[in-house]
Amino acid sequence: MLAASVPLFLLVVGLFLLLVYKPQLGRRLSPRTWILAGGLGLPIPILAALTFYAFWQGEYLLRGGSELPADLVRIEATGTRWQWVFRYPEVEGNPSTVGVLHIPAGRTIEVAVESDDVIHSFWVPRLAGKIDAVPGHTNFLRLRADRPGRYGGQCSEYCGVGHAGMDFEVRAHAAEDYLNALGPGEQTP
Ligand SMILES: [Cu+2]
Repeated sequence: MLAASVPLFLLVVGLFLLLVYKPQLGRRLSPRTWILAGGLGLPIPILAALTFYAFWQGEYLLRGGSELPADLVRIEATGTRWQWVFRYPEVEGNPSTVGVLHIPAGRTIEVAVESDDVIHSFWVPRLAGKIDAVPGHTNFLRLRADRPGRYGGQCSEYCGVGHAGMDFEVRAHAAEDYLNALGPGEQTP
């Protein structure tokens, strides 16, 4: 998006400056031509292409519709007042962690978000948008961390006096470290 928008921005600023310093150039084209070419002809194909690209790139974040990504990892996140509990049904022994979500980097994670009491909201700003945690209903959110690292998360739906402290951390591990992080003795109490 940035690579596509920077040249466009420079083109527009360049045209603007050109016409400020050489106004006679602009008069060669009629106002109607300026509007049709600059207002419709230029932006419509570019915006259409960028929109298509954005949908195509973002598709792995959507559940259903498209093919299941081959690398999908399923994890459950349950909000309770006032902490997040994460379960890993695909990992042997069904481990669970509190306050820390372990994920393998470079893979698409599908988080099944639920609540045990009131409505919370699962939010890791650097990895994905927000999704509500609703009692009795499961919402799904996909996210992916391209590199190992730590990413802050926060409940973003006011849920009582402990809301501000209802934060968590996503730890993205290199593939070979992911299962170790969930091994016995490594779990957050
Ligand atoms: Cu909450």
